Amino acid sequence: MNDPAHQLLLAIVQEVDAAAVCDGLITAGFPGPTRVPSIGGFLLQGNALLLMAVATEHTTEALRVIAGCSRTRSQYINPLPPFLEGAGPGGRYPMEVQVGAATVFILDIERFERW
Ligand code: 2BA
Repeated sequence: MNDPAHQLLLAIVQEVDAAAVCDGLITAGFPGPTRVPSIGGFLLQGNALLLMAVATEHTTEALRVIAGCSRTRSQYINPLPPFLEGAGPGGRYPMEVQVGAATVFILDIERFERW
């Protein structure tokens, strides 16, 4: 069975939640994650990429903390560029987009070195 000792969590959270997620993880006894400022490719709004290696047995708990400290929000975007506004039915109306609380990728760590 593939059961590595550690996993790498790549968590994308909204910028406004990043501090609360980091605080929550530290309070729960996890290492402070590495926080990389980033921008979502669709909305072009600020988010944060949190990198954190955890013992595999603690991955579920880390996910629980991340989920508990972040939240889903609605954003409204204009689906048409300004010069096309009003060009057709629905063209002038903003579109609601749900931005998830967190998007997390979980990778098995093959090797882990620290000096
Ligand atoms: P954004 O790319 O700015 O996307 C923000 C939200 O816009 C997404 O929320 C989704 O609800 C919507 N969205 C994204 N692409 C869309 C499209 N082509 N058509 C219609 N709606 C679209 P989430 O799915 O919760 O994603 C939040 C952020 O997480 C994303 O910000 C992006 O930075 C990251 N992300 C999400 N899925 C990813 C993936 N598969 N790979 C890498 N990063 C991802």
